[in-house]
Amino acid sequence: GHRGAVLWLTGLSGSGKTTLAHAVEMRLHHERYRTYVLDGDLLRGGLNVDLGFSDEDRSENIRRAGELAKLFLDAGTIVFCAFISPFASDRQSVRAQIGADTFFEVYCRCPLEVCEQRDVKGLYQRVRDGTLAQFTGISSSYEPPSCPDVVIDTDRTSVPAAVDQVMALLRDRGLL
Ligand code: GGZ
Repeated sequence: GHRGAVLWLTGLSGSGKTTLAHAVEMRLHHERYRTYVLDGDLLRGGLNVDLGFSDEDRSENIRRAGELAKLFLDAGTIVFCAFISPFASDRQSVRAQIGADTFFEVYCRCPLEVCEQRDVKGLYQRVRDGTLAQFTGISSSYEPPSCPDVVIDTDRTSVPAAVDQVMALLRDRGLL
């Protein structure tokens, strides 16, 4: 079998983390790699249903996500983790726990205004209406990665081109 790895996608709500994770996953499936996508939005509907969006709860959310990723890693899977993960210290903790040679940080970079225009789920509208508090990039902070393994400018990169960038990273690091 192949080596496992954790691809950690960080970025604002609507920056394209989930879309990119699934697109890379599909490409890897064609090449017969075992993958799995862990997604913040989905985990928050189940395992992490007790967590909200305070700084403390976001940190706990990321801690649990890191623990889950580790289990998938032990099973030899390439794990995609799509979480806003706004705090550098939390991402750093996961990197340390997983091991720097197995953890790859993918920054889905997108201007807030573009995420707001996309507003796929209508959340930004709710923030403007005043019915959604502690929202990342507006009323809750986001700390961009200082040295991500790859930066994808999702506002001007097509999905296939973004997939190519991630695949190149995986090849460069000897994972594929
Ligand atoms: C940010 C929120 C919030 C607030 C609900 N702030 O774009 P989405 O909808 O599908 O994904 C976002 C998801 C964020 O969950 P994460 O687990 O990735 O966040 S973190 O890493 O910060 O713990 C968004 C939705 O939940 N959502 N309220 N206030 N995003």
